[in-house]
Amino acid sequence: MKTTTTLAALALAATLSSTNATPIIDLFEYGVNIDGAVSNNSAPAGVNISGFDTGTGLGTILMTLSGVGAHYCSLFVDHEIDESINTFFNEFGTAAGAPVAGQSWEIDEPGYVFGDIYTNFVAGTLDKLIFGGTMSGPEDISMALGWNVTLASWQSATAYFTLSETAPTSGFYLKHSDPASGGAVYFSSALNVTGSPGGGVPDGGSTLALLLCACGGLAGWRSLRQSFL
Ligand SMILES: [Ca+2]
Ligand SMILES: [Ca+2]
Ligand SMILES: [Ca+2]
Repeated sequence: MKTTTTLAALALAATLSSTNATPIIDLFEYGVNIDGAVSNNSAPAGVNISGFDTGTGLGTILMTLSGVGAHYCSLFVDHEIDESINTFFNEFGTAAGAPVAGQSWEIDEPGYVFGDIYTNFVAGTLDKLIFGGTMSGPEDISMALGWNVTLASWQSATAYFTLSETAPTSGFYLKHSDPASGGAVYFSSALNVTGSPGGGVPDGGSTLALLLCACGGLAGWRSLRQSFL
């Protein structure tokens, strides 16, 4: 019994040492889709990549949406893990948790061979499947997360797309991993919608404001709002 335990410990130690080297994660390409306008490997207006490392593909990208009506935004990422050591096609993708309302996702081969993820990313129709649901890997992995949201005139939305080597502790996320090296990239996203009708003015104030608007126009409304803040 003791011998078995010792062997198990040695085997575990060997496994850990073989995956202990720092994985090399690099970003082959990425794409941004905001309301159907697609940018590849660049940040268009409304997209903040200051917290994102385009070399490793780790960090957070912010996309801001505004204007009344339906909106869509998504991020497509094609990472490679330890490509120089064990290729870019020995990798796996999995999804954890449940997406929330308005959230879409996809894991697939990036489209150079058979995957439809890039086509779906451009069309805004991420299929919420891993390789079409018919295989798990190993393959060349790419991932995408997207949001559909409808905004009122007083609302704006910010989508946060985060890529990390550390697994999120809660919520829905995608995982891209290389079992040979132990490297992994976790992809998660959150959507924050802000704004309220009247900007938080109490009901009585709204009625009064309407009267003032009728008389004094928008300038009067704005000064009234400021007086309540
Ligand atoms: Ca690899
Ligand atoms: Ca697909
Ligand atoms: Ca890849």
